[in-house]
Amino acid sequence: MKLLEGKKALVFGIANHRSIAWGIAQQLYQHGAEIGISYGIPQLERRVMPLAESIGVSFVEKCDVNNDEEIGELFGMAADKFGEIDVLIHSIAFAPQEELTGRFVATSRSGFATALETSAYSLIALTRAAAPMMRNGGSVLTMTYYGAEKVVPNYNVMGVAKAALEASVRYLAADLGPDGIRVNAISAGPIKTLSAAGVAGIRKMLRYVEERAPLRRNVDQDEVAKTALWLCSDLGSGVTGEVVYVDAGYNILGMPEPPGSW
Ligand code: NAP
Ligand code: 1JT
Repeated sequence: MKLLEGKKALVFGIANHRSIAWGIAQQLYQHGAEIGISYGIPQLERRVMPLAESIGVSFVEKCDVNNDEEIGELFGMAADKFGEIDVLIHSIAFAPQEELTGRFVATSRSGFATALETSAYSLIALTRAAAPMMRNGGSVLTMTYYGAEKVVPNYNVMGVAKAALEASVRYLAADLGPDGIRVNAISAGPIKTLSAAGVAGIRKMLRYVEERAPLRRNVDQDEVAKTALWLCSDLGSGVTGEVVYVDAGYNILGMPEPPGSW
């Protein structure tokens, strides 16, 4: 059974073949959705185009989510191309590299503003632009991380941005629920993507989780995408304002000790 036959989805946040958003785009496509893709910086066109072509996507447009004019133009083009849309995927985050290491107390004013604007406000801006195109209701999905709730070394200001993102999911869900628009987040375990690769210690963190998570392994883009599929399809029709974990169970642990250490 194809879960998204006849549905249209706009996907933000594909940088390359490792991106979580690329896993989601493929999964939505396999379930019958027509996809439009938006990328952030001009240099990415070369990387994103071949991926887009492989799933029959002809709508591939640049949009800096920190620029209201670009958002307006992007959704204008999307309205011309698709008319209505059913699904919005927001898989975007950014913080200056120097903020993702060292003491949190050293977070700069501009690093804080950048991280929160790009990683949290952008969900509100994109949802506001998409909502008028979701005339039959719709589903908005964003990506978060456990560092929103608990202190994770070096995640620093990204944790604060993700906390704002998760709260925004709840406020947007309450605001847009009466229009039949659902808004949810997936909290993914660490995955080696372009963003993650730029972070010192990511390999150590992957090993740490693998040794302790109830499933004794990490998760991959495809597992996140399968949860995205049910949240965005009719299978998720009663779910809104939620943070759903795809993390091999890591978040349920109160005292994560490696097996055999007691
Ligand atoms: P990724 O492939 O590097 O994706 C991040 C995306 O954000 C890139 O496509 C990037 O595009 C985009 N972006 C950043 N600033 C932008 C801007 N101003 N305008 C438009 N796009 C912008 O890494 P990823 O791991 O898949 O990350 C996707 C989401 O998953 C993020 O929200 C991340 O926090 C979340 N997440 C990741 C993990 C993990 O371990 N990988 C775990 C939990 C949650 P440009 O480079 O073009 O700007
Ligand atoms: C960004 C980066 C957002 C890395 C991200 C992210 N969301 C999840 N990750 C992976 C990650 C990163 C750190 C971490 C744990 C997981 C990097 C560029 C900015 C946006 O710390 C323990 C730092």
